[in-house]
Amino acid sequence: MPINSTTHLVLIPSYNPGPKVLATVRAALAQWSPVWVVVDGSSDGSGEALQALAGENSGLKVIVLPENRGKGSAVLEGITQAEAAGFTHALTMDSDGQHPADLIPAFMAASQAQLATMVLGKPVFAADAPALRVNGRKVSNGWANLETLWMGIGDSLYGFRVYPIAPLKNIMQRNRWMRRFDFDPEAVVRLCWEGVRPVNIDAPVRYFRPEEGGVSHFRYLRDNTLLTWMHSRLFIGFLLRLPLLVWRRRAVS
Ligand SMILES: Nc1nc2c(ncn2[C@@H]2O[C@H](COP(=O)(O)OP(=O)(O)O)[C@@H](O)[C@H]2O)c(=O)[nH]1
Ligand SMILES: [Mg+2]
Repeated sequence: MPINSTTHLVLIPSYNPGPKVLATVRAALAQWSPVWVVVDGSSDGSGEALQALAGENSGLKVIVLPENRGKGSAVLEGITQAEAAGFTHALTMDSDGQHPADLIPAFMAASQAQLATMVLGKPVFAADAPALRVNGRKVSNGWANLETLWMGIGDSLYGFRVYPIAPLKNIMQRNRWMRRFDFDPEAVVRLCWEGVRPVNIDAPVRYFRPEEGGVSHFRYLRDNTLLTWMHSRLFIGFLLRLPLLVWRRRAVS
């Protein structure tokens, strides 16, 4: 039986996710209730299939956005509605089967034990993970750790996380970026700056080949350009906050 919660929900942003979406959402529903999926202008029929699943399962809610706005925008829509419904924390996960639904209870328990923290998945890659993606994230992680003075971000990009909703929503309302693939790293860095401490938990991540149902919307040039611009503006924010960060860093070490 899934664990029910009135404070913590599972939030799944989804855009043309491919054939694994229903199994992914079912796997989340087997662990937790409620699960909300934000269908972000998908044109592959997954929105209709998910709405049919919601008709059979009261733990599932499907929010449909008419046009594609990006992962960060979809998360912001989800947490805004979740906060209005009384939720305080959201576990985000991908809709394409790459993230370990069986770890939802452990991540939620870690969040419930320390409500002021963010619980970050630390990816454990299988041998067949694409080297370009595995190595690419080392660059983003290096920048994120510098920008936070090594306050403990285990991984800047992995989207399997529990966020405290109020500070995340506040940060997103003040920043016009963080709406697409720049969401995950910018969210952890800015939450760190606001004093939200990271808790890292190992979590396997899977990469499926296209013939296995793997779908990725990450475009190497477009999205690495977006991430480079993101780290440029975060680096400026880091320089402006340096005295505060040094003071805070000394207080915790
Ligand atoms: N809401 C929303 N989600 C997206 C968008 N692009 C990707 N996603 C979701 O974000 C997650 C990660 O995207 P994906 O394309 O799998 O990237 P990758 O896993 O890094 O290769 C998946 O759950 C996608 O459905 C988007 O434009 N809008
Ligand atoms: Mg993916």
